[in-house]
Amino acid sequence: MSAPAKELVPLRLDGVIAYPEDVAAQYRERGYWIGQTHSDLLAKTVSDHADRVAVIDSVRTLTYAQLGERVQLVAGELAWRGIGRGDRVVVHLPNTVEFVEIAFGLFELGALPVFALAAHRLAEIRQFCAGTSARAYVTVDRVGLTSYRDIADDIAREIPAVATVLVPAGDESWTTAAPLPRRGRALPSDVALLQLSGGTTGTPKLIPRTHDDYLYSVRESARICAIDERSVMLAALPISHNFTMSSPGLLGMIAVGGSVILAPDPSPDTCLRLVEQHSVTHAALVPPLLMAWLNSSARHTADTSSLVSLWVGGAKLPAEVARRVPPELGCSLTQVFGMAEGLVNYTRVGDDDRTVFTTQGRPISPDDEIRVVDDNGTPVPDGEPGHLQTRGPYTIRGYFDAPEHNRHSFTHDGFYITGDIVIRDSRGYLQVVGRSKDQINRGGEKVAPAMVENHLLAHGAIHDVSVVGIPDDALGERICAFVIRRDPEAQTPSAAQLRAFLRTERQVAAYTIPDMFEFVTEFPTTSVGKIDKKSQGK
Ligand code: OOB
Repeated sequence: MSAPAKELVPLRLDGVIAYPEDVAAQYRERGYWIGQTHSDLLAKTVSDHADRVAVIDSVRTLTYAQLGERVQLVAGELAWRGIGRGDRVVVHLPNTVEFVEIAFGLFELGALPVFALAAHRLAEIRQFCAGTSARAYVTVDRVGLTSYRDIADDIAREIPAVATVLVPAGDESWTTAAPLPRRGRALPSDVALLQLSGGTTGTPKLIPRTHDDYLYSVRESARICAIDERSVMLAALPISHNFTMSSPGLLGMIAVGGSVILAPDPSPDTCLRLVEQHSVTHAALVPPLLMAWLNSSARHTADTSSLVSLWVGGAKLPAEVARRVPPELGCSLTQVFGMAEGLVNYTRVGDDDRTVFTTQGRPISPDDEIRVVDDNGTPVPDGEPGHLQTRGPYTIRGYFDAPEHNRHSFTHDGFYITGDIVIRDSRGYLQVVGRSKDQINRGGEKVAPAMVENHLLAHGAIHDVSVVGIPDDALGERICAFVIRRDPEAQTPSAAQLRAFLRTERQVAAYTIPDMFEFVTEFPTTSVGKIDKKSQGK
């Protein structure tokens, strides 16, 4: 190894709660943490499967050998821009080959990508940059009608400490003459990346995942889902989301030398055409997208016979929809119940139909510890609903730099309190039956009501607001804002005005903008005087 010895000490990042030493030692002994970084993972596949296709988007196709070369070049460019080991870098890119190059370019430097969703706007990006003390913000000039350069300009103005990097599109070259030497490289125990939590609070929580723990979940996911170098995955959902990235996702495909097709948009027309064109074998979908595929006329014109299995998760999949997959799409179904904080459950190849259609699977690891407890924290028997808590070899012990949140999101013995209500059966399979966290799951997209409420409260004519999820056949839930105007006689602001306010003045991501506004003069309250969100959500 050529790196100077002083750089081989573990990365110390304030605000990260590490796994206890003895527990970490056990995870290594049991062969879960094998001492591999994301760069090692790619390097191995580049050497084992050099000529196989790695990634395809609407503009470019790269083999693993080409991807390996591009990653080295991009890493040099990023180093020249001052990015190095331990730096947080907010990555804001759509599903393109550039995303993969940048992510691995950063891994190569030991820098930590913070994976924003392409749908995020200035409001969210600003929070990620500030919350991680980011060194840089990486994005593209524009995609279709959306200008990302505007966000970059605003960030540069507001937070001068953040360097903004606009990635040249496609085959255009970077402008640097000579890349600078790099500042060290990552160790497998280092934090590799920061994922975003679905969120229950006014500010987003960030999830520090180490190379060791993340890649353990990736390799096991690939094994459980039986993918290999002949597999072709369609990335229809945002590639930066934990599900598409790691369960088994982009990283799983890279682990086995398979190919990833990056869809420019998730519509069934686009996706089913890509399935036919590239003989796609696997795809990760949220339930509403699966329903859109099932109900699309494109299904009858596109040849989808290459499909082997669909991975469906992110939100509860109704059993009636699950049952339609094998007969109507000619492939198998795998239910995936996961969370960016760690724990991922899969139904398994060979499970009986009832298990596949009605459960959300069982954990990846024999060392995923599962506790299902009542409101007092007492374990409930199998077959009865309770709060899911978990601890294990790829579940975080704390959010990044969030001591206050950590106090109520983790138990004193290190279990993550998921906020999901589940029923466990005697075999260990879980069924998600509800939620106790203040979060809206809009077809797999997670929205924190507190965040939306804060943005609306910034409007001068609003006295108070309460945001809740209401049941919806297609999306599972939709977002409804109950609004009390300052002037109870006024007819404004209207719903249209509030939408415009959120979009253009607050600059929030479109998926967080309420689907419905209800104007009221008071909120229902519970017996202790708190807003009764449960009764609003009906
Ligand atoms: C995935 O990750 P996140 O972090 O966006 O959201 C996690 C939450 C879970 O706590 C649960 O409330 C919900 O999303 N969820 C499901 C589910 N999968 C996730 N609820 C019911 N049924 C399911 N199958 O969403 C995620 C991460 C990795 C793999 C798959 C999904």
